[in-house]
Amino acid sequence: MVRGRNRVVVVSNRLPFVFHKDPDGSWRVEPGSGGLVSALLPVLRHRGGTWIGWPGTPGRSEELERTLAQTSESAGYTLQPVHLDAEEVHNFYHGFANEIIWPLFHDLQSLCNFDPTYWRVYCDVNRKFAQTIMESASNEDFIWVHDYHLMNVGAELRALRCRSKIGFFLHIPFPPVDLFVKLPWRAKLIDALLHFDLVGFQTLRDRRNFVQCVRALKSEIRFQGKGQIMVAHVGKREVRLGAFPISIDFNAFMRQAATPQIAARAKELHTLLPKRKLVLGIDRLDYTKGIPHRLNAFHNLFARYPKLRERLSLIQVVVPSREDIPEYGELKTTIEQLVGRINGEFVRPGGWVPIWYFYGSLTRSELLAYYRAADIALITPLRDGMNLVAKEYCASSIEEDCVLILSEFAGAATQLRSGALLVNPFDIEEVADTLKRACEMDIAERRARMRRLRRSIREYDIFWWVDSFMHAAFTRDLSDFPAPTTSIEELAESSLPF
Ligand code: GDG
Repeated sequence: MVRGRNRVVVVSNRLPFVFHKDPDGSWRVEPGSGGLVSALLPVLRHRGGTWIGWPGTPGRSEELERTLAQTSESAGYTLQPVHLDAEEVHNFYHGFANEIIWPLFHDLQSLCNFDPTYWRVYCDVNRKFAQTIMESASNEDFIWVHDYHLMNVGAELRALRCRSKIGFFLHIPFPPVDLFVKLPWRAKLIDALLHFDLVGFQTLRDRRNFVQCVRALKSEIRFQGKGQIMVAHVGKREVRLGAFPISIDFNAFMRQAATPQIAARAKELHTLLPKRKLVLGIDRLDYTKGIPHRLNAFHNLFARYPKLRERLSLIQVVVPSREDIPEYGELKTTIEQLVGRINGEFVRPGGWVPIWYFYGSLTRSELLAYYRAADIALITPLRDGMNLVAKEYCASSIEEDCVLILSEFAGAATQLRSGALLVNPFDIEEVADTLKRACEMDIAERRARMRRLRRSIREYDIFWWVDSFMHAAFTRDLSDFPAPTTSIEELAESSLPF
């Protein structure tokens, strides 16, 4: 198969490591976090190749270059930096990416700040990425561009006469046409995306939204097919459009969660919080993750069902993210005030505390221990591209007796609907009632549901995701694309209506 011979060049906004400068001038390197890094690290570790991205710190220096070279060597693949100055970071990353695309694509148009300078710098920075790619990649390489920060890179690469195959994967949702058309640069962005050879989305719903936007803004473009891959005819070129639900390294999670150290730490958590069910929420600090709604649902649960007090506690981990953006600081304050209010209302002095709140990053072992200890995962984003935490939780639930409560508006809901309890995160009474149902669910139903979840995530793991994306990029004849299996057909046919 062709894909085996091609070197992969992964391109994303950030490199998969964070570089900090200590006061003594030396550089400290930490592994990056977030969904994209979790998904792609196993891929480059297995295949080798190059990862191009911003090192996460403005400016450049010889020491940083040296640290990058050392990190590349130990990582087993090449790290190629794209250096950005402070103004570029402000306008491109904080501005266009996080004040326009992130809220708009998560259905939160009222939070958008459509500043024209943001767009101009976004174009400049995307050109800079394309120039670095041209310096590092050969025509035989497969260039795989990731996410909403880099939607113009395909067009910029073509302008530089790049002849490689270029794929793009959008990790966040693609919005419905009536939201997308609010974007002042809507036609330019659609044009840019149609310069890739393959554009991948998390779900069929996202692809459907994209196709509707193309139809609305570029009526001359014709489409063919409607299965997992469809084709847009753009002049003489063909652009493939597919849905590829991203996943995790299921076996790695399962193996690590099964180690005696993780089991012991999970047991310790239960000893610290005895005689109650543990409900777990883990999210990056972000207004799309629905943390205040979730806390309100917890309040509603204890107010309406007093008998459940002392029978369960929520462990809410909030991982710092985009801390320098004012809205994120305000969100943190809102969450902390809510936790204080709920605990203040229901706490039993010297005994039960309803919500255990932790603001900070967990090590991988701690994360796994929390996954293993939790009887119920409560994952209720208001909108989410996929949500890997949901899949990681199931993979780590080795006893198969836990319950996943999942938002209908997470991309993962389509795939996991037959095992998870789906909720509307805006409906706090429904979330509270579903928590009660999860608490009271008998072991046979819990096992049956968790087995279905684990089977699906094991079958469609991160390696399936990479293979199906690469295959969609390289196969000559689309009829050669694997016939949908039952579960994939399920993914295709059972898309939720929203
Ligand atoms: C974007 C899309 C899509 C979290 N806290 C810690 C930690 N994590 C890891 C989790 C998981 C990842 O970060 C979070 O992934 P999500 O998918 O839940 O969310 P986003 O970061 O918003 O990711 C999302 C994803 O891209 C992939 O396409 O699913 O919809 O928004 O892997 O394990 N890891 C460690 N400590 C923590 O405290 N070690």
